Amino acid sequence: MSNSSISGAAQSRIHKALDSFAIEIPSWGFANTGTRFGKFTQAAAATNLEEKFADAGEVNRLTGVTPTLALHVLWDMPNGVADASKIQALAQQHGVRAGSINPNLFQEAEYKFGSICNPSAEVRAKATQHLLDSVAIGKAVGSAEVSVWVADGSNYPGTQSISRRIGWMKEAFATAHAALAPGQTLLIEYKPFEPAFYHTDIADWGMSLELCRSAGPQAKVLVDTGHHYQGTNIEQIVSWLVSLGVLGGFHFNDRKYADDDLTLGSIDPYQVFRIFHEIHAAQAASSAFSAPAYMIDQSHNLKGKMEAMVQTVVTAQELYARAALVDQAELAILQDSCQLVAAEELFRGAFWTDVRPIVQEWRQQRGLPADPLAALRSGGYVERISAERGAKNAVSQGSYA
Ligand SMILES: [Mn+2]
Repeated sequence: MSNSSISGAAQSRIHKALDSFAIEIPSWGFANTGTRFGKFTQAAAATNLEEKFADAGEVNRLTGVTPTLALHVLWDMPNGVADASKIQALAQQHGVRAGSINPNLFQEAEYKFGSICNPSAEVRAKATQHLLDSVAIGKAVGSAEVSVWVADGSNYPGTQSISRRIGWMKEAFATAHAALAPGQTLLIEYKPFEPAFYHTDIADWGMSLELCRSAGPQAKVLVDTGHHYQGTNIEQIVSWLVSLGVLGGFHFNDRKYADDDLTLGSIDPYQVFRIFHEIHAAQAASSAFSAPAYMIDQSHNLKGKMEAMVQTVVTAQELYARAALVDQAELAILQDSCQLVAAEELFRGAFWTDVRPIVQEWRQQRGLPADPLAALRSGGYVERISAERGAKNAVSQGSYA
């Protein structure tokens, strides 16, 4: 396709957008995962932190836009701050920095009835200490974000005090916030249900927002695109969070039913476009706007992990570029004069435009493969790691039972 249908101004807008776009990949996206019924192992899956860093380094080598790797404290740093030097060495070796630090407040047996919301003061103290440890790990590895998802909730009405648990959460987040270094951000994620099925302690963006406000100015809301009820207008939430100055970041994934953790844009690319449009609109409206952290939070249990990750990064980049095609000044004129169809066509026209030739040109100018997915397929990396790791993965646990 020729780029002649895209104006020079639009092309330079896309290049500028691509220059500023980076997305964080999660260490858990390379490891064996499954469903709650079974775990499906893959020969190429990463079996330790070193292999996760190697995979992340390969994704960054192919795409050039994934400079950081999100780390999970329990899975990646079982020794806490003592693992910081190992992380730093791996980061150096594979050309990918430590990204957001993700505390574990959901896996241990003590957290059966909650972590920072647990009725037991002793368990709450343990969970709060884990948050403080996570802040300390972030400082030690030079990571900007501590990204917290609280899985707490209850399954039956009347079994827990929703109101007392609000107070306990506020205490824990205030304690964590007080320990932050000036450059650190505390991200608070929300999710309406699962694993709890009656009430979830941080169920929506309003609850996250209030917890951020009560914790302090370095706490921001994290939007996981899979953590909403069907039909929720996520871009409207994004716009509100931007206007309130509390949009901290995204966990990107796609879904058809619940929190499916499918690859980004696989079900509804138009929604991703609409979310990115709100970011571009905010940037156009104010030079003071600071971009949120873009992060991937997916679980690839059927697709090959490396392929799924590269596919997601490329998809995010392309949808970000498409949203940059919208001429914000022109759109504002059409919106404010209520030229509905013209406004919608300008908006939809950007979504329907194939920007891939421009993105490829941008990659080639930087010495990157024009088509990262094709480069992954022809490069032999997946075959090599499948051979190296196959035996280890063959004996790994295939079931949660
Ligand atoms: Mn998430």
